Amino acid sequence: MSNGVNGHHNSSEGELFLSEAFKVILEEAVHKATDVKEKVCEWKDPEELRVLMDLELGDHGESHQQLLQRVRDIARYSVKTNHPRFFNQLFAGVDYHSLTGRFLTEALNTSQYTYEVAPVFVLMEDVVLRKLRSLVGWSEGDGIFCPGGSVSNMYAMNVARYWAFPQVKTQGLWTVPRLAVFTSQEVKLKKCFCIFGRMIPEDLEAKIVHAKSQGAVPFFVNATAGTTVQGAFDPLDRIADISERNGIWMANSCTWNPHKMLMAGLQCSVFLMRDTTNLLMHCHCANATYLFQQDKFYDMSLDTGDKSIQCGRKVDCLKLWLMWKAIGAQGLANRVDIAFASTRYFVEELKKREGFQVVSEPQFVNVCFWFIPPSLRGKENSPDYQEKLAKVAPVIKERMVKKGSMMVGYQPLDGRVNFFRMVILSPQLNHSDLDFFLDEVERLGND
Ligand code: ABU
Repeated sequence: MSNGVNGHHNSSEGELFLSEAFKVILEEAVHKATDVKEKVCEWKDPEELRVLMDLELGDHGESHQQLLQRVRDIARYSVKTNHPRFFNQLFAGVDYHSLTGRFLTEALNTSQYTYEVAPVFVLMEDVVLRKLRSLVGWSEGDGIFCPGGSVSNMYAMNVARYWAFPQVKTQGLWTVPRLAVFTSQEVKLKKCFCIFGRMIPEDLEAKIVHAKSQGAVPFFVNATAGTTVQGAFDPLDRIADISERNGIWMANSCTWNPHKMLMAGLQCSVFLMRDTTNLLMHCHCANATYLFQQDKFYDMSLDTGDKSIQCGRKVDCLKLWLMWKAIGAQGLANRVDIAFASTRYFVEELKKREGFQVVSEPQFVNVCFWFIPPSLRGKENSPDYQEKLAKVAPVIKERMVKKGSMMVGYQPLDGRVNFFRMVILSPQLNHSDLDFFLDEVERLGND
């Protein structure tokens, strides 16, 4: 494609590039990326990758063929998170309908703030949020798609603070007393308490009393259903009762990431609320006159963008909506059941093997385990055992990434030295993928 000095090219050249690039994308980033015979990743040191990719930007455009090669290279050196042997994060696998929704979202390139520029998506977001709320158990309420779980959690804290102290929006933080929030330890906020990622309700009550005695105002409790590393569940009902008794925000809202277990594709995260008083809008609205004119010709309550802390906001509902249309709620439920069944199989197989030791009994689809290499077996009482064990997971990880055979995460936690966190999400996994994983850990970890 010839890009002239004014940077324009005609649309037929553009469409030709798009259709050829699309073929490359389908081949390299979808077909090969999901093929178990292909590598999960093609590791290169950063210096080498910089040279290989020729990333620097120049003054002149490149040719059609050069650009197609760039598309191919980007796919080649990127991690194939859709691959059946990618277990590194809390997302994995590919849903083809969702992927179609992601492509369509990009092609339509709109912002989810007003009905006038996103009519279909404004209505669609409302439907999807309503459906998700109903699964949480709320027949009415509010919500918004957010850029990731952490931002959804920030929404929760911000709305909770506004709910407790509405003057914070107009008069600022200095009009608010010292505040206290509570969460489980794995979530890494202060004033928290837990054992193995779980909040202890009796301790929560005591900590609330303590915070009040220190002059702080407890306003927010963050309970977790499936912590990041161990997939641990806080006792939600009991924590909700304590929070309600103390007038603290907890069961008022919920953060949910369908890009994780439901495989909706990144990113697809929702902040759901039970509130029916338009709190989300009141908390965040800035009434930009260039977007939210009050004399529009349609129902202005459809201009939902002012509920957001952003201005421009990507469309994240379509990928979930299209997938839901394709497989229905029953298909989504089956997907979760399959993930649990695969996890049970994996844990059973792991426990049969010498050298594998679970960190704690899995509550969810996260399986945390140590691999004890032959040289360390039976040496648990040696003074340097923990120090040596801590080095095992990083070494195995390096070997697997450089080989490109699979990817899985590891971390230390709560005084325990590095262990692997295997996350089993994708219904596309079969037993042979899980057997391969265990075999490969043994192969890479044998000293
Ligand atoms: N929300 C944190 C996800 C981190 C991970 O994928 O492991």
